[in-house]
Amino acid sequence: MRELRVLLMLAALISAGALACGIAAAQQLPALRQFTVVTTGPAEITLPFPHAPESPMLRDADRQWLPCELTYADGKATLVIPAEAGGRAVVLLERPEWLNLQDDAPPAVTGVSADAVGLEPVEGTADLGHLDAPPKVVAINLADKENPLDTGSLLVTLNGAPLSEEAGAYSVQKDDEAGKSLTLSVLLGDLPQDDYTLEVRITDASVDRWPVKLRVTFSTEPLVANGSFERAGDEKCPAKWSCGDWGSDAETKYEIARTEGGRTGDYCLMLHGRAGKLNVVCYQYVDLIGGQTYVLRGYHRGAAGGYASMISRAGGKDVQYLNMSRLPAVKDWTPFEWEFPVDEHESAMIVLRTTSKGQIYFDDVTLAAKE
Ligand SMILES: [Ca+2]
Ligand SMILES: [Ca+2]
Repeated sequence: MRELRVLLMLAALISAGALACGIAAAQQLPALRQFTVVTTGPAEITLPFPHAPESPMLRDADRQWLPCELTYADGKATLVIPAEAGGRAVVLLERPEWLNLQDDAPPAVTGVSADAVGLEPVEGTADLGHLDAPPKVVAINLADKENPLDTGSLLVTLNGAPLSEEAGAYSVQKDDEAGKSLTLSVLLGDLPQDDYTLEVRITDASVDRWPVKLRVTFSTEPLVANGSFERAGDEKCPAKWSCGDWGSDAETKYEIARTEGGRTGDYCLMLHGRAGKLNVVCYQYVDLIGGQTYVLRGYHRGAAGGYASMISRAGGKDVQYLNMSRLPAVKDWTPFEWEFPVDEHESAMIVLRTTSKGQIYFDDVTLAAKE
């Protein structure tokens, strides 16, 4: 054969098995046999096929479908890719009756709900925010205008780990005879306190396999995550917190650590100012509602004083920068409580901090909307 380079061949891209799940079980559909040919000139391809393909089609680089020249002998189909196909051709040896060749659009997410409460995804993500417990059922409606959805391509993950339909983590219900619309019901059982991303990906059964992806995010962390400091993070900073200093000079020395000796559990947070200019901070972003008043509670002890701040920002500027009154040096674990109003904002953080020499320890820090 003349100048020929077959770079990519995806034979039997959609298997018969995958289609059997994707479309009505009672309606067994033939396999879609297709592959893509990338060639620098005309090409002739011979491949085994169980019978003479009916009405083979070829899509040229301009996405126009044309009949494909093909001969069949001795269990092999030989087809010719003309130079006019333009370098990249898709060959469809047999076109199933149901297949709509004119499909230039991915499936759509037509509905999302959590425990029957409707959600409006923004740019592919529906954010449920903070929840006391995970939703029992997340239901997602998917539809493709042109072709059936390919349930064989369905991938459902929770924080990156695939969920299993066999294990009952989700179920799929076909909402029309052709399988162009589906309802996916994801069952979320008991989950430990954490931030969660449920992700769903599926393609249509078109020649191009157009994909659609949806994320549903929620957090069952308390408003202040890991306020018990029992979970380790990177280095010495506790999980969910960020640690550092917000102002130092050449003499500054400090230590921040999740250390043993918690008021409850095994661990607490230690901020230790040692020398120089000190503004030692441990902070995390919190999901607060503007117009609401919040109460920060916790326990502290140690020879250094300290305090907490709430800083909210919008449009690149501070909206509020609130500091509680200074906590004095105390020998034993002592409760503190600080109430503050929150204005409308884009982001907000809670900061535990000290500007003093010596150690201050924090434990059992919680944040709640005022009743
Ligand atoms: Ca489509
Ligand atoms: Ca603790």
